[in-house]
Amino acid sequence: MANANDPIVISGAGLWNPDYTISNDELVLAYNGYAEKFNAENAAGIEQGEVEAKPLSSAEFINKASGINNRYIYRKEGVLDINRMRPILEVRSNEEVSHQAEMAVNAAKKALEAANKKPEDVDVVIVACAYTQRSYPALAIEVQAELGIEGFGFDMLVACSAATFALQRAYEMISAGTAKCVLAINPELTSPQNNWRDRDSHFIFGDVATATIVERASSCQSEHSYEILDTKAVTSFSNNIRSNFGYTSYVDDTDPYGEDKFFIQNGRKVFKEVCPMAAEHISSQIDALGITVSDVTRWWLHQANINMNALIVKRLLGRPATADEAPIVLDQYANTASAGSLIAFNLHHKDLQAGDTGVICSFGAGYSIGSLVLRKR
Ligand code: CO8
Repeated sequence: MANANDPIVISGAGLWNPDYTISNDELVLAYNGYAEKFNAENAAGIEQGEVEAKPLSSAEFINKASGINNRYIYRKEGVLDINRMRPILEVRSNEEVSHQAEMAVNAAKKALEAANKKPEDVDVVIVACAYTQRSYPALAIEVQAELGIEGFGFDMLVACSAATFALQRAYEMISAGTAKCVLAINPELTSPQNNWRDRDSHFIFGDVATATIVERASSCQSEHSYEILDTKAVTSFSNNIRSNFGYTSYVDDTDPYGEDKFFIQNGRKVFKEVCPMAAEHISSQIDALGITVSDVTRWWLHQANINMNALIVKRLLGRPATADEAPIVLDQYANTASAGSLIAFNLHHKDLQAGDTGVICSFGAGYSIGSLVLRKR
C-alpha cells in the first residue's frame, strides 16, 4: 500500500548508448544511393507505370520535420550498404547472452550503480520495450541470470509506452508488497524493425537501453531519488501505427518481410491525434493531484518528434517551454521507442532541487499514454 511515511521512489536510472552512430547525412547518402540504383534497375517498369519510382530523401527535410540529426545504432554494418539496407546481427548460440539481453544488462548495471544497489537487493526484473527478439524464455529471466538476481522476471510490450507502463507495474508491485526492489529495463533494439528502404520512415528510429530502480524510501541509499506521487496509463485502439510482424508471419502465406511487417505509420494523423490526447492526459493527472503546470519544474517527454513535444508543452503551459523545462534528446538519439522519456530523465534530473516536481510521459502506438508525477527528495 502507498505509505506517506515510506513513499515509493525511483532511486536510480541508467542509460547505455550503443557504440555506433549514424548522422542524417550518412543515412540520406545511403538511402539515395539505394533509391537511384532501384530506379535505374527498374527504369522500364517505372516508365510504363508498372513500378513506383523511389523518391529521394533529404537531411534538410528530416531535421525540419522531426528535429532528428543523429541516431545511435547497435550494429552499423549493413545499414548503409545499398545492397543490404539493414544491420547485420551476428548469430549467437543459446549459450551466449542474446543481443537484447546484453543491451539490457549494460543499462541495468548503470541503474544499480546510480541507486547504490547490488543485484541481490533486487527481487523483480521487468524488461519492457517495443519488441523482444524472442518470445521465450523471457529476456527478463536471462537478464536475471546474467546479473545473479533472485526472485522473478517478465517481459512486457507496450510500444512507446512500455517503459512508463513498466514503472507503473513496479510501483504497484511495491505498493502491494509483492516486490521490494524492481529493476525495469528498456533495451530498445529498433534497428531490425526499421524499414531503411522507406523514405518516409528510414530516419525515425535509434537504438538505446535505459533502466530504472524502484523501491521504498526506507531502503533507498541514493543521492538522487524521486517520490512517485502518481502514475497514470491509458490506451485507445488505433491503426495509425502498426507492425504486423509476429509469430504467425511464417504461416500467413504472405511475405514475412513485406512492407507491412516493418514499422508503418500515418505520421500526420498520429501527430494530430496524439498531441491533444497527451496534453489532456497530463493536465488532468496533475490537476487531480492539486498541482498546477507552473509547479512543474521539468517535463521528461517521449521523444518522437520535436514539433510534437513543442506543441504538447505549449498546450500545457500556454507558452513555449524552454530547453531546461522540457529537454530534447531526440536530436541525438532519434525516436528510441519507450526509452525516449527516460533518456531525457537520465540526462536531465540531477540539477533538480529537493521538492521540485517533474513529469515523465510517453505516448505512441496502441495508442498508449503513460505518465508518472515525481517529486525530488
Ligand atoms: N525526405 C524528403 N521528403 C520527405 C521525406 C524524406 N525523408 N519523407 C517524407 N517526405 C515528403 C513527403 O512525401 C511529403 O511530400 P508531399 O507533400 O509532396 O506529399 C512531404 O515530405 C511531407 O511529408 P509528411 O506530411 O509525411 O511530413 P510531416 O511533416 O508530417 O513529418 C513525420 C513526417 C516526421 C513522420 C511526422 O508526421 C511525425 O513525426 N509524426 C508523429 C510520428 C510519431 O510520433 N509516431 C510515433 C511512432 S513510434 C511508436 O509509437 C512506436 C514504435 C515502436 C518502435 C518501432 C521501431 C522500428
